[in-house]
Amino acid sequence: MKEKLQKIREQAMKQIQSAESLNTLNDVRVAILGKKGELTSVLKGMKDVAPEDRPKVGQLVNETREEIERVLEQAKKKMEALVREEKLKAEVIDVTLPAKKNQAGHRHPNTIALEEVERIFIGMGYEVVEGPEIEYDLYNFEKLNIPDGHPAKDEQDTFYINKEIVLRTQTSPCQARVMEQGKLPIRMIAPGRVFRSDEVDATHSPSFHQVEGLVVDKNITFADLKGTLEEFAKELFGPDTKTKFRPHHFPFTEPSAEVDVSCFKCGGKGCRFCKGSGWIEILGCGMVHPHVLEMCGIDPEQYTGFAFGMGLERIALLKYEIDDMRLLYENDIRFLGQF
Ligand code: 2NM
Repeated sequence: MKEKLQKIREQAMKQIQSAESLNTLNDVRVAILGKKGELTSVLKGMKDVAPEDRPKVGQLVNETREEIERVLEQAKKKMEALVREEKLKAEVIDVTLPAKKNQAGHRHPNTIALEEVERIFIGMGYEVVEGPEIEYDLYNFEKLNIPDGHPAKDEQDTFYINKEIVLRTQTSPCQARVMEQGKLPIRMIAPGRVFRSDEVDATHSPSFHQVEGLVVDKNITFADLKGTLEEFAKELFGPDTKTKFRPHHFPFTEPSAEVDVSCFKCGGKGCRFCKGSGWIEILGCGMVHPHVLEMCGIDPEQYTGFAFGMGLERIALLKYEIDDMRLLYENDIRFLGQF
């Protein structure tokens, strides 16, 4: 028995010495110490050993096992260190190589235009207020002097959630909500997404963005409106920009006007950009209708106000000379990369 153990031990040492991989080492461990291993079978043969010899033989078996385990563990550690070293050698990092260029994105042209508009009005003391995109019909139409049956409320042009709730068609409901809160005076702009049942083409989309403005105070006149929008146009399109107010109609303002700016490409002489007219339409505006003030809880005998609204995409198209609105929504990097 002693000789057999001796033999197993010697054989194990030889095999461990000549092992060239972690796998081989594991095979050696299984072959000797595993369930069906050589040393294990010696232990199983203990029943044939005379009872008085068993403690001694048992001790010998254990010593042999411990010795083999120790050597195996050492060999394994050595092998692992070797593998790690080779891996490090193979994975040389050249720190002198040029770095990968970081492809940082930037703001969308719509956002650039919005932040420009916001900057101008914040500079004039306006607050930026946002409201829900899903609105009550009451705020989107009723309180803005657009009752049931009004042509501006043509159901075809609106996405209804149910009879009382619509996707807002303008951001003015946001202003109706602010007026209702009753904190006066008001100087605010309401930017945001709006929805209309429009066909997609170069200048229309069923979902676009607006910036609407509202001022309510004592003694606000059309002159304040004109001065404000003239200043806005000059800041947005350059100091030589002229403005023209053309009479118009909106249900929530009276009187109302549309505003043109002198073409910033040709200075008003007429070119392809302004289709020969020298003028470009940029927004709608007017004095807040007394009915609107009243329905929003403001006394029209004490207070007056003006309001205006513009399409943000239209401003972006003009400012960056983009000829098709769809480009703003397609997220084509070749387009967006130019801003
Ligand atoms: C426009 C044109 C004219 C407008 C009116 C109001 C409110 F809430 F005061 F009634 N907000 N915005 C308005 C007026 C909007 O967009 C073309």
